[in-house]
Amino acid sequence: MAEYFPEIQQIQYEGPQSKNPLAFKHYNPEEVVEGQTMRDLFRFSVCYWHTFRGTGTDPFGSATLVRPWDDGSDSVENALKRVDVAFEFISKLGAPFYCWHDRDIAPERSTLRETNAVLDQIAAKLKDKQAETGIKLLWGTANLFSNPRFMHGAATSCNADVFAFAAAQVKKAIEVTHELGGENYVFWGGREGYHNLYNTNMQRELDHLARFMHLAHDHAKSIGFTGQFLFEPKPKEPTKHQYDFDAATCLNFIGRNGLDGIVKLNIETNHATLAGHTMMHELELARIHNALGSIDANTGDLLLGWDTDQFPTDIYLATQIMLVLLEQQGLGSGGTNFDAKVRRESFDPVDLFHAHIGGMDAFARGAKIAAAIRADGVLSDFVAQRYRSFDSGIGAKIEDGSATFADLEAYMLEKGESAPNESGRQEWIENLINQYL
Ligand code: XUL
Ligand code: CO
Repeated sequence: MAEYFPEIQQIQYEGPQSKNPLAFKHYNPEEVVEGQTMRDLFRFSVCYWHTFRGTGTDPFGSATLVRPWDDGSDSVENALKRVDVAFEFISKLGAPFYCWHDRDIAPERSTLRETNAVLDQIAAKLKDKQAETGIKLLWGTANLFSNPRFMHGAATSCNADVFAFAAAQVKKAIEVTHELGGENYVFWGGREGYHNLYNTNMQRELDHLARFMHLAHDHAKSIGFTGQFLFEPKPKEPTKHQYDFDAATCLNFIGRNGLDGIVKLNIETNHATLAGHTMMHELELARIHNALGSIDANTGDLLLGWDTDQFPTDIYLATQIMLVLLEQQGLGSGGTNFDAKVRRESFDPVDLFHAHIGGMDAFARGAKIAAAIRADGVLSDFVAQRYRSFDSGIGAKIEDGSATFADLEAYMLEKGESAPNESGRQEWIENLINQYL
């Protein structure tokens, strides 16, 4: 069988002293962190769209990532060959999972029936390769944004036929995800949003989006797909106002529309920062709502205001992410999917390896640092101490609901003034975290 990365051997863990650029320095799949192997803790996933379909185009320039194996056509042969490329890459990297949009793996044809037939053909090969390599599908999703039919959105389009097309496409994508043993199904808003309220009925669009998710869930149940549904927040791009703006907006949508427990969140770093939040904020908000399902690992650029989808190498960022993930003992059926792309100037196939190795190592370091911080209890002890006034007395009565406004007034009239405040010690805590890096 043809080899597409002949110069690359299986990537091994060689430890922090290794100088080999094609080895892990920190990601050791067998190493245990807080009771889980790194393999199970991260559940790393390679995304099909950036890694095997990325071409390096930008608004000013054409493709730079011209791959020797890809003839650039939308033929079935090309798509089938790409499956071999993908599984060779993921196997050599040693990632246990991958993810796709339907249109990443299989080209679109002029009718839905023909498109579905091609998708089945590719899915059959993916299934064989999964069985052969042991690589599993973390999640599937449908591309409801590239085709011009989705110019006004998909589930939130003003055109009912477009809603119907999107429904048919998602029905099929869920079925293929199920057939391939996928553990989750993702909804990212794509063009679900709007540019101008002058021509938009926001109420109807939001109701249609909720209807769409319920229909997806009903269909999943009917075919026995028990994977987790995930909603992926993003504030803008391609539309100005995306309906899935951030974790808070998505949680509100889920709660208001009876989707609690049915849909959790897939949180992406670059989307968090575009929304004006830190990744840690988004993760913690999802976690405390029991809705942190999975993450899209990447990073943006502080100086650029768009979704640059770079590979994450920042140890502070990885540590903050891992502080939250360790608090909920990992991601359950979710995983750490590299929704990240190499820069268009990094056009050699080997750059794809460097990128993923760096991301996996950054997360592994972050996990080790976060585990050390947690083992010493420095943050948890400080936070517990900071809120101790709610552990007994009037604070406990506030929390257990037994204190009324009248009780609180009586308490304060008697006392005259509140107890003095204590320093938040932010600078000291930031210094303390630095001691672990
Ligand atoms: C877009 C994005 C998507 C989703 C899947 O910014 O993140 O690739 O992850 O549709
Ligand atoms: Co994403």
